[in-house]
Amino acid sequence: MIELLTANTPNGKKVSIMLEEINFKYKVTKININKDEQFKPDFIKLSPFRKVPVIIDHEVNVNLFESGAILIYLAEKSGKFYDRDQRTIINQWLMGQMGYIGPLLGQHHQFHHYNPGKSEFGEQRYFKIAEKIYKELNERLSDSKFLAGEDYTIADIATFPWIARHEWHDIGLKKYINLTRWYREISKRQAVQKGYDLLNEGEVIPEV
Ligand SMILES: N[C@@H](CCC(=O)N[C@@H](CS)C(=O)NCC(=O)O)C(=O)O
Repeated sequence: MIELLTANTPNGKKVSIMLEEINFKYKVTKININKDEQFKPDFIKLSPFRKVPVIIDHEVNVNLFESGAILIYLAEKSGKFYDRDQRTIINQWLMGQMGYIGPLLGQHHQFHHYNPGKSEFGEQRYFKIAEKIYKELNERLSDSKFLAGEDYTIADIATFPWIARHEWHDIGLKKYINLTRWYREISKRQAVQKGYDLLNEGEVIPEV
């Protein structure tokens, strides 16, 4: 059994979506990052950077932090969404999500969604970067069905929950037709819908 310790955030949803996709038994232990539960000593032992998500694979006593590393672990364990012959290209798109898309859209959330009016510079800077990310993903998806090629992989699973925040981004996802096509296709997957509703509260994927 896998225990997923997380808050209901895009990085947490990556992992719950993956667990649903591979049909592993899991339970969610909620970490309330608004109440600083990520700084509790027991949690820091599992997550030295004091971040969610973390998993504990109780079957083999493995703890893991960093959502990209968790996705790779679950993909290798299940043999799914990480085709051995495609790994070089899957890694490229996965690392792009981890090092660029996630952190910079995260900054856009901070300035545009949570703290509007606090910094014009920050708002403009991250709005432009978010727009650029949409454009770049749209370009990629104009000649590729999924991010890493013909198959749905952990690179798509990592990226999807970030684009699912499109209403916060205010970029206008609909204008990006290839990204919209990709988003709609992934939104239809039952495992994605279930994993998106991480806390079992009936949360639905925002439509475009
Ligand atoms: N690179 C990390 C980022 C994790 C991350 O930023 N988690 C956020 C929530 S999405 C968090 O724990 N924030 C609480 C804090 O920074 O104190 C991953 O992908 O797992």
